[in-house]
Amino acid sequence: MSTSSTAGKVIKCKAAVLWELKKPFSIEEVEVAPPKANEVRLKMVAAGVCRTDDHVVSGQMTSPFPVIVGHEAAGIVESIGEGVTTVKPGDKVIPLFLPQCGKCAVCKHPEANFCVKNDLSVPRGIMEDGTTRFTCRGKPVHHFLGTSSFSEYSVVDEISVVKIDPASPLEKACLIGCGFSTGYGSAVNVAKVTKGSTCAVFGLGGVGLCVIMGCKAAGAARIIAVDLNKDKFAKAKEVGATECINPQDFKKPIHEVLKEMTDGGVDFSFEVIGRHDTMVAALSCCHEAYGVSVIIGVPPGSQDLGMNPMLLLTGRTWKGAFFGGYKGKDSIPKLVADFMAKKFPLESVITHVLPFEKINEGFDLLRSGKSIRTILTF
Ligand code: COD
Ligand code: ZN
Ligand code: ZN
Repeated sequence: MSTSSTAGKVIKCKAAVLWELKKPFSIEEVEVAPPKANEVRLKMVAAGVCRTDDHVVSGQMTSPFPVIVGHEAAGIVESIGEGVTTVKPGDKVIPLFLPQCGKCAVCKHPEANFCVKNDLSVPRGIMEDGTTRFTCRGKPVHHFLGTSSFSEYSVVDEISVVKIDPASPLEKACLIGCGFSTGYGSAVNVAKVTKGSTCAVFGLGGVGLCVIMGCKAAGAARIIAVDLNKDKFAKAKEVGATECINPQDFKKPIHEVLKEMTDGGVDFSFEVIGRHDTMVAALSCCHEAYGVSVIIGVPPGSQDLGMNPMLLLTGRTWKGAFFGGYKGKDSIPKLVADFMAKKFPLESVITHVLPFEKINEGFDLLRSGKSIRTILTF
């Protein structure tokens, strides 16, 4: 099926294997089997360090071990299995942590993106046929979200990969595989921010900054950024925030402050932290009659969230989505084209670039809050 010299053969390469919970990544030699029917083998070029990968290390997200995580990446197709038609060897691609099978009720729905073939609700870490394409020291190693990008080579289903512009710089475009699209899409696609509107963004990490970029691109007139760490404000302003506030600077609860600042409440609010209290604060700060609030953060544990239903009965809308509500196969090529046309400053969230072998350093930077986004290059 392919012209490359490695096609059809097992590839031995380096990968970052997690053998156990709460342990560092171990750079190992792994064997990557050739792609079976409807599968694609990729050579990774760049991969971002995302909080969700760390959630597997910490156990906040359950996944079978041993595992190769990583889900925000870009690479080049090395070879394809039988029946693959949408990509070919040599294509620049982005793997999709949310697949788009194109056939299920979700894929057929015009507004939804949580394809039934996703491996996010209950991660199983295996390919469609129940096996894995990775082995290390004689043991099978699990996949993660159908992507496993912390490996020099990876095998993904055709429904979990999309071709992008051959001119795109992969060490930046990889962010479109998760963090960027999650934030930006939450504004333009999930909330559907309108021209001249007022927005509030809670949490100014990499994803929150991309929400701000989305609000700005949609023409919001006021974008109020909220964070406990005032060191985050300069960057927020750089990407489009018009005001920045720290809840600790006020006696009143932050939703009251925001309602006063905006004559009764913002049009759109976003929770990009992953905390129950800020989810309710974000909902409460949007206008009681027409405000729309979007949850992006995933809270630790699975406790119920206490909230007063009156908050919704008056007319607010409360929404949530993964991956900014985007269908990957349809939307990623367009987002890459918009990036190439300089419609948003994607690279402003990249603070560190490290060789793949320094992956543990990349995660230390994430855990200490010193990085916004770290890109690992292969
Ligand atoms: N009030 C205000 N700001 C706060 C508070 C608070 N109580 N607590 C923390 N913050 C600030 C921090 O100072 C920090 O600046 C920011 O909130 C959070 O930033 P990061 O860097 O931790 O987070 P991001 O932007 O990298 O990611 C945030 C998410 C909420 C998106 C992420 O943690 C998450 O939950 N991701 C899962 C969602 C998802 O789509 N998953 C699928 C694939 S990733
Ligand atoms: Zn992610
Ligand atoms: Zn589907």
